[in-house]
Amino acid sequence: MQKFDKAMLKKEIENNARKLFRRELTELNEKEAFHAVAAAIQNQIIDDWILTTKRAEEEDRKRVYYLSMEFLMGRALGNNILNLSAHEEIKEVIEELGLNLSALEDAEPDWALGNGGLGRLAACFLDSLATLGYWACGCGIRYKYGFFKQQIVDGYQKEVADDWLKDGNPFEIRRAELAKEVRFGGWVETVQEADGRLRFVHKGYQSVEAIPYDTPVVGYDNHIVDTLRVWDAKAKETFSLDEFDKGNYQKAVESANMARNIVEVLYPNDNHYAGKELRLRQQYFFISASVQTAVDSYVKKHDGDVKHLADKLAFQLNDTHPTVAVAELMRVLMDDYHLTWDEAWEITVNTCAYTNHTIMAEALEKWPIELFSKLLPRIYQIVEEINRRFCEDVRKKYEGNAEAKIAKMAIIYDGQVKMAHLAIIGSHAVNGVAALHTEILKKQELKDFYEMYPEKFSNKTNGITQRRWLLHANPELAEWVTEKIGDRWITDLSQIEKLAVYAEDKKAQSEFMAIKRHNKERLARYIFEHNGIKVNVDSVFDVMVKRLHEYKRQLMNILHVMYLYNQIKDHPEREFYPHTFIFGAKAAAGYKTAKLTIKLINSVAEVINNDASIKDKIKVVFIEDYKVSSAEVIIPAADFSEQISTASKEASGTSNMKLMLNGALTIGTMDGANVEIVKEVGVENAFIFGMSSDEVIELEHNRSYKPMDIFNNDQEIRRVLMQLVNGFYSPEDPELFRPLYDSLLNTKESDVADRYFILKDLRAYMQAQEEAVKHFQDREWWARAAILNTAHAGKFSSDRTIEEYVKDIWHLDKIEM
Ligand code: NTF
Repeated sequence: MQKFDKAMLKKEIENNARKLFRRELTELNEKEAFHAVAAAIQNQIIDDWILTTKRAEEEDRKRVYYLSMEFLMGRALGNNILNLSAHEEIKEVIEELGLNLSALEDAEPDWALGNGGLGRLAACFLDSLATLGYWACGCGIRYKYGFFKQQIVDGYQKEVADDWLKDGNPFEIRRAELAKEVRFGGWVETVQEADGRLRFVHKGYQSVEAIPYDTPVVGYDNHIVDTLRVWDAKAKETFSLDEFDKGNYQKAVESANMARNIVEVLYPNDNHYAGKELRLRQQYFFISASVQTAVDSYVKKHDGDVKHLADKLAFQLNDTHPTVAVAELMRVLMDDYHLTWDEAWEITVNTCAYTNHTIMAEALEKWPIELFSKLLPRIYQIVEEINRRFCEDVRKKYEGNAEAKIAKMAIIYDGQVKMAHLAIIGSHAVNGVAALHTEILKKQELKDFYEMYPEKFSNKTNGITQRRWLLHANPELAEWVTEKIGDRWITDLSQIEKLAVYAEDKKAQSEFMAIKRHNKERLARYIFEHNGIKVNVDSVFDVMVKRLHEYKRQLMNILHVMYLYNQIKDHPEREFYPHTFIFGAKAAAGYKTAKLTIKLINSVAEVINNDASIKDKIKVVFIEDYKVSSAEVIIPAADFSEQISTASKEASGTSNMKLMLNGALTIGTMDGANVEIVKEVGVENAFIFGMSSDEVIELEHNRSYKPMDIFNNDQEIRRVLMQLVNGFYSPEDPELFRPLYDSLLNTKESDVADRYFILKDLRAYMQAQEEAVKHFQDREWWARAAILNTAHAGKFSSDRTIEEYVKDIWHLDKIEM
């Protein structure tokens, strides 16, 4: 390898300042300087990026396409620098130029092309794929507006458009030469060929041009650079001159608007399906473009032979959102490459694999036939045929009760197209994202499919990349870990186990706690700057950061805070260890209960934070606009990790892993990956409470749960609930929080009271909290347990997850660089 040339990089950054802004570097503001530096970093990456593709092609490597509506990448600059070989030299150059790297990093907007766990998982996976040396392409949508920015106004969430591309993205490259046509609407005509075969011709459609933008995904210190490819949409012909001449301006711009609309905005729903036509349009748009380019580039490399495509190409469907890929691949293979149905089907099933990320019923994608067939007539035809053949198979297999099975398993039934069924039938592999979740899929949600295709099912417990979530987010702890055990953990997190021997070591304990304290100071400054609240860094930092959803039970957390406040007011003389409750959460724009929960948290904060009589024993902080870049500040500072979902509802969770790796202790239910976290770290080093998933499922079935009994029998809980409706936290509008009270207690006939068993688990939660606070005050015990949490987080690296996908599903070989 050529020695890195610092002088040249310096010159280049200075030149970029002139080229981009016609000014000297020293005269640029932070944002401009970010662009000058980012352009130079991109230049450092570019040769490796080109070389990676060249090598992979020479070696005829299999490539995985990770198909996902969401990639929650966060910021790129700092992470790219960190992953580049010669990152130390690059940092020196930046400093020698008089620039402040962290200020430059802050000038970059987050790439918020995702909602939460599912999108962030995709981002962690890309980092791992590149670092492990596999050839991968993440395919998604270049949303003009990413996930909305959250403002808190008078305690309420307000959504503000995220115009993240307005200053340009220095890391993207427009690949106009790879543009593809995507067709919507119209009808299909059948033509009989001379050889008797039928040809299907799509007519009367509207065309949209899909244009890819590629951004590099830099592997850690290995010269491998993979690609995130996001698609932009353009009308095929911006102006229909004919229409324009006729004076019908409206119609002339219609197709341009249609194209623009497709990529306009990310749907802000997490674990919830909206059923909008535009959403299906988005799905087919990026899938059709991605599938076409993937097949094209394979065929180009393999002399027109499409028959062995499944050996060289894998499509991973990130939830059901990209499931039209199954039918689109069939279409391309049959209509464009003239394969027979059976040939195309074998290739399709061997190429596609599906990951399920939720069992929440409201997240299941089902499209009305009417809408689906009108928008995608050829695709619908193919789905119909897949369904017809599947039902035939079911009839053969289950002679006695075939119709009952078909009612439950068909792709098309009751006027709807069920995407999960298509994904399972069209894939050779189906996986859940944590052991418990996969078991629930096999035994309950997908029981019939598991019975029919047991060989397809497996578990792939989620993971997170330690490069972003420890090395980048918590540099001081990262350095400490390296000092103790060497730096191999950066690319092999199982190494971190070696830290366990330091758990009892007094010196190591105090170093670890000092680092935690520095991170708490950093977060305290952030909170002061953003919220104007002074928090005590010796208090417990109790952190709950994730999307706002009823099943995640932020409401349970704040009810507990309300209870503690009552205790302190009633017994001011009692000892109470200072406690800071930190929340970060966005609610989907149309999710009323979630938004009201945010308002409640802020109202409780307002009352408690301003009550001088409690002497700062409790502070409640709601951090506005929680996102990847703020997570990087919050997570390293956490003492408690709140993972309190109703058991069985959280497929995995990933903030639980990030917090554990950074030495926080879990207060949680036996749900999702918490189960595996507890197994790794020991139940004695976490605070586990509440109903098990079996108990929850049982109680849901027998419908015997009566939250009103708890309200009637537990006076302290009753008092807290009454404070939701007596104006205690909303004197100007005592009825404000009535809907939350109702959701817990009131059965409006058909509705279920306390669907997520908050009151059922509340006492147990309060006790777990009390235990945790007691242990927190035993500083030696805590330091030991915190170190053990970090030490036992090795399993939760996305590198481990990716290796499992590679071994069981994708069968990739590494690129030799
Ligand atoms: C989410 N699912 C789950 O709710 C999380 O538990 C899990 O950690 C992540 O996926 C990643 O696997 C979704 O966002 C969706 F879309 F499936 F609802």
